[in-house]
Amino acid sequence: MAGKEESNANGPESEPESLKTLAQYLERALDKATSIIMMRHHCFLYIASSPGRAPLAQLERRRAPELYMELGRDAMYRSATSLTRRVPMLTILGKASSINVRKVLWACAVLSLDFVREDWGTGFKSTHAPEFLALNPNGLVPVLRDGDFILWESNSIIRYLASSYGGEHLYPVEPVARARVDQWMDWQATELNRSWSYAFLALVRHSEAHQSAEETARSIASWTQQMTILKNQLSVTGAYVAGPTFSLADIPIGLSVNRWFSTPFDHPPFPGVATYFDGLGDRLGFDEHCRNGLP
Ligand SMILES: N[C@@H](CCC(=O)N[C@@H](CS)C(=O)NCC(=O)O)C(=O)O
Repeated sequence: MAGKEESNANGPESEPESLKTLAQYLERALDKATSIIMMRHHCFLYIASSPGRAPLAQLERRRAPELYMELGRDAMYRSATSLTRRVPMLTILGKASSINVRKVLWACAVLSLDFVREDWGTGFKSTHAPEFLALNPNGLVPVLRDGDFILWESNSIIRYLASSYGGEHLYPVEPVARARVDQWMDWQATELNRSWSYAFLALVRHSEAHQSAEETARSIASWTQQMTILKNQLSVTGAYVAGPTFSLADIPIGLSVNRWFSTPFDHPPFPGVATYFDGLGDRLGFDEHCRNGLP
């Protein structure tokens, strides 16, 4: 009874006040997002107009107005959701050179999430140590710790981060749009990943156990076949892998395309894939975690 009185006393009176505060916060967030868009717009215009530079052509190629809209939308989400989302306590376990760890690092950059990272994996602390196996029985990186919650499997981790921390624009709630993103993420983790395995170990890692020229050629053929599926999909969307806007699926797919271009063999010309990859360069974290010189 006392509790009820208390809630009556606080409820109706404090509600308009907190709504007002929220509205003020949101207004400020939108102002911030608008300034980011405008700043970016002015930077583009400045660069495009400076003598001897060719980015105007580059911008045209990248459908500049749509790009502004997209980057603006991302900035808006980041600002608005930072007001209401839980404060994460993220630790990423895994060396920064691993392609699967890089998915998580890049997702954190795109979502503007802070984290602490610990070096685990070949060359660092062993993932077969009992304390690591207690977190991930597969003995593989990455592992995410968010408070008491432990999660492994890179694609599951980035889905969790997007769902928990304001990434709805990257990982939509609407079932059809979400399924499309999931489809390409699952395809990356299974079909595409499997196809490159032998060739990558032979040509990049120079693994002694992977020196069969025949097996390498077979793996390259299979990898090329999978990349043809990606090439065709990009020509359908004309933009990103799951549709017209950047989504969570572009993180694993972008890193896979980086691996494709970084592995030394005669690549068939896939200009649409190269243009797609270049276009990802506008995303936060791309230079640091995707096209960073590592395969
Ligand atoms: N399916 C897992 C694969 C993870 C995986 O293969 N991780 C590699 C690095 S990319 C690993 O932990 N290798 C053992 C090591 O580095 O000690 C995921 O996507 O998270």
